[in-house]
Amino acid sequence: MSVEPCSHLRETSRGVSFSGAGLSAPSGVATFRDKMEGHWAKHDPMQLASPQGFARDPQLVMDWYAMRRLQMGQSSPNDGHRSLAARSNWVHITQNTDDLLERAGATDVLHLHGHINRDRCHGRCGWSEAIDLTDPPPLRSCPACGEYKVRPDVVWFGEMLPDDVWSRAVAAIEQADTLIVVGTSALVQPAASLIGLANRRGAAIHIVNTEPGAADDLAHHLHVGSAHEVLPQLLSEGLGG
Ligand code: BJW
Repeated sequence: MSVEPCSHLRETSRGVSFSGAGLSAPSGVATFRDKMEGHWAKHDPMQLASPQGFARDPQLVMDWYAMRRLQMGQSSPNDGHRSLAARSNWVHITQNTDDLLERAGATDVLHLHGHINRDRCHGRCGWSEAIDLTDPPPLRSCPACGEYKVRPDVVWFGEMLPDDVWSRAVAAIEQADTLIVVGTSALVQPAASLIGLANRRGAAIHIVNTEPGAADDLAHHLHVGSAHEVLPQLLSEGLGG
């Protein structure tokens, strides 16, 4: 597979990336909606990633997060993360809760769905802490308020995205002249609506994915292939900012 670097990608300083689980898949992190290996092929998303599911069976939810945390603790950034991170003046909007973009050197990363390497009080008393992905904590009560359980600092179905992160993501999209959408099914709202916003604002939209996706009609350029192979070629590492 060969991908021609586009001249506007070499030149732009108003580039934005928007990523999903497929960006981290070549690092060994499972996606959600892969028909065979995705989390939702094996588990009910509303049981594992909703406040109602956590209320029903918090142990089950924390066991699933412990499994994912251990998986992420063993993973490293791939060439897709590195080629995005090399665009030091781009804004990187991600739905991923891992820190692989940061570990690849990216500085301006907006995590729409939170951080799996943090815990917080489910009751939002204000307590939160960084956790060690290689030694995930068990189910516990909040050490500050004692009233609620501790949970991963991520966004579940039916929960609002963090206001400040969402506002910054919208602002970045409104300024962007180029958007690279990589490794997302574009099925989850409101995150996926950013692609439509970029399209309406006139940004050039590139989609990088191994499979067709819900936002393909909005793309000006479709690049079929794995993120860790396509992105380095598309962005021609070392060229431009
Ligand atoms: C590769 C590859 C390789 C593979 N290279 N590519 C409007 C209409 C209908 C519903 C809603 C709506 N607005 C809101 C909703 C409800 C809901 C929603 O969107 N549901 C839809 C599924 C129908 N949204 C919400 O609830 C959101 N909150 C919200 O809207 O608040 C307002 C509100 C409040 C109260 C009531 C109602 C609304 C919150 C969404 C939270 C999502 N949380 C999760 C899990 C938690 C995080 C964690 O634990 O990690 O976030 S779900 C999961 O999906 C995760 C992801 O970030 C997210 C997106 O998935 P992603 O990244 O796209 O992964 P996949 O697996 O879907 O796709 C992988 C892609 O990669 C595929 O395309 C592959 O082909 C590709 N790929 N290998 C390149 N090597």
